[in-house]
Amino acid sequence: QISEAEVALFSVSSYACQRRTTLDNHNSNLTDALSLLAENAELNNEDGRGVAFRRAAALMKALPTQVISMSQLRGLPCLGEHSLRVIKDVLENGVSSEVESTKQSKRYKALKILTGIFGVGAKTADRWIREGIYNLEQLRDSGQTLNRAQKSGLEHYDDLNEPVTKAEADAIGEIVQKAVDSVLTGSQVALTGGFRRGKLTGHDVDFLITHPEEGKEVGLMPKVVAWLESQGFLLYQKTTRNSYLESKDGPARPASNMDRFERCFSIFKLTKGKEQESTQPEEQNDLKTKDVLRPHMQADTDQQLCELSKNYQMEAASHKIWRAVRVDLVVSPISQFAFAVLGWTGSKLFERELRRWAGHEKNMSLSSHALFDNTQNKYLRATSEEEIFAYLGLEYIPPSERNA
Ligand code: 8DG
Ligand code: MN
Ligand code: MN
Repeated sequence: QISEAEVALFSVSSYACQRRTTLDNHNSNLTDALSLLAENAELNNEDGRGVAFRRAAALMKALPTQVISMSQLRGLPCLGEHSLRVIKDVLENGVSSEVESTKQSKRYKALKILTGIFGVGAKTADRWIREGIYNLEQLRDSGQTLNRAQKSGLEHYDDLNEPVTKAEADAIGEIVQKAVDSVLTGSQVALTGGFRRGKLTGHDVDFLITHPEEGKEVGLMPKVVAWLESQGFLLYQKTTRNSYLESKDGPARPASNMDRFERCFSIFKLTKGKEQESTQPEEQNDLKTKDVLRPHMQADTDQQLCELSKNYQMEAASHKIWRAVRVDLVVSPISQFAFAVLGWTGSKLFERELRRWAGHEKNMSLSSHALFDNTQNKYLRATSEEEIFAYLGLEYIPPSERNA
């Protein structure tokens, strides 16, 4: 029994961009529960609920010690009635009944499996579920028409659902640097996304490319992509060109948080192990049956045959010398680089909170391209992230502390 006096009360700022959120989380039991409900809400296109759970989870991530009693949470921002109920459930019973029933629900499982396919969002998954498709086998059998991204996503499903390691991210970084050097000398590549925040794994690798001379970066992406393609590094790519300058509503107020940089969603073919440096991953690609099926493997019965086939598949998988990895490439002019780095470093909630802070507290509009002061009616130029935080009246938070 703990008396209230013994329980320290936390004091936490209400915007995630005012807080330092490192990767060491003292309340993962609570944040896992809240994040799952956030994810479920997002998968069901309930964005408001999703954000509310994300904010609650982010707040719990920022607490300096483990929460053991509800009384410690008094006066904290971001915790709505629903989130408090979930937290109480976890503190008292070890698990939240709502989380457990969500995890086990047929719909949640199907949404996870189907949106695990690159190119499949919540809306598509929902439509398929309404047509009785709950898993990959049913999808394949259904004869649904898939677009190019989805076909690729299905083909590389297992690889793309396997977390990317920092070592793999670095190996891809070297390839991207080589590509960029080959097509335009002096170009720079910056690792952004979760890996820049110090995460050890990620669902993809994010890069921002620029050139110190304004304008030189125009048309860079197609050249980089062509080089990567010629070297056999791409399993899939879709490039979208820059639409920033030609957009009708002007640069000040982007319609959404989607930016308008020249960008490329891709799937890389990353050679494993020391072959990583090879510029010709094509060569060692095909695995011959004889390399895997050893002479001592002889099947006499059906059961043995089945065993043998299983061994074969496992060995084939372990011998596979390349794997598919999702990579995002973005090209930014140097004049927007600081905003682009800030916008692409994340976390997603940290970005959302920065924009909310700018709008609600400072009457400014922040995007990955620029910061506009609506009071002074002018753009605020910046060449570093530090300057942008200063304009926003925020203490500088380094990438490793943006893990909200
Ligand atoms: P992970 O891949 O390790 O799972 O996490 P992450 O790196 O934090 O997530 P991400 O989905 O790769 O997103 C990285 C950052 O890029 C994040 O801050 C959100 C941002 N981002 C997109 N798409 C877009 C976009 O279209 N415009 C802008 N400005 N930012 C975007 O993912
Ligand atoms: Mn990422
Ligand atoms: Mn990404």
